[in-house]
Amino acid sequence: LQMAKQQGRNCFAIYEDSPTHREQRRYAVAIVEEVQSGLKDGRILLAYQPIVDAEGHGIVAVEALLRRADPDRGVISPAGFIPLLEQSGLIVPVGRWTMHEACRRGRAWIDKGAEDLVMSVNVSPRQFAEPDFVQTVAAVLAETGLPRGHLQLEVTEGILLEPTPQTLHKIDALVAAGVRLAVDDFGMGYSSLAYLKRFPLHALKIDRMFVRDLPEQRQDAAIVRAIVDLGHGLGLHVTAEGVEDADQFHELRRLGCDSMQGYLFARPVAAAEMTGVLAQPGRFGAAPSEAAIAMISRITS
Ligand code: G
Ligand code: MN
Repeated sequence: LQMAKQQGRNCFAIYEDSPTHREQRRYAVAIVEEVQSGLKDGRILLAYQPIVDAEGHGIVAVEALLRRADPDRGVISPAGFIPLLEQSGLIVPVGRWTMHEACRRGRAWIDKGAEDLVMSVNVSPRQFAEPDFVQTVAAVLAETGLPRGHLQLEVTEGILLEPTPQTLHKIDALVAAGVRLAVDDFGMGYSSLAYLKRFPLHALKIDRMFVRDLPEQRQDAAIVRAIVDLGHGLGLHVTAEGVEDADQFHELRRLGCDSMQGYLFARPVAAAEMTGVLAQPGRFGAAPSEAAIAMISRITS
């Protein structure tokens, strides 16, 4: 039934038992159990990665990223089991937990002096599709006391592409509640630009695929330039993802990106480490660009 619903309803999903299916089901059950216990005992956790201003005015936002502490492999990306979270619907409670935890941290960092900090949280299409998604966000904001305007939700183009009336309503309600919306991995999904004018978005995050081969790849530079022009023309903030070296940084700044994120500045780090980074105003304060880059690179090494 779940599968048929996910495939857009009005279709069949045939249940067929076989050793492979039993194996898959056992695996799915194991994942569910692992996630449930992991949330309780801290094996599922959040890492935080700064998004820094391109002109050296410091950390403007922090993206919360879901991580899994594996006894053998250390802290790893959950990319391997996110599809399973999606399929099983577990992404909904996990996503709520993520949002709550990130907002709670954001509030604490704002209280410690990072007054303008924005907390950026990824939202999966499945989460967004929940009928009470807007209420959930409002509840999380109320529970954690994160001030209005300090939560940014990163959504993928898929959510915005062919919006249902419910989607339109949710987006309006979120923006009315003071939530910022950013399009994640911009440029990789679809080429429709129509949705950009229909939604009161805040930011575009340029996918790292366009950043990776800068500054050598002129095609990538042309695409980045076009996205920046498009974003700025629409009054949006443009962030570049996956910035790994200083040449990319300089090129992206030349192309007009407003902010950047990537290993050049910092890898995703544990909350305690981020608390330390944010507590050093000299490091990310209103330093001149060149000095800021030098300081930022030192953090990475
Ligand atoms: O889809 P989204 O953009 O939210 O994905 C973020 C992921 O990208 C995180 O898992 C994060 O660890 C990873 N990431 C962050 N910075 C960099 C970077 O500079 N290079 C690469 N290759 N990956 C990065
Ligand atoms: Mn993201």
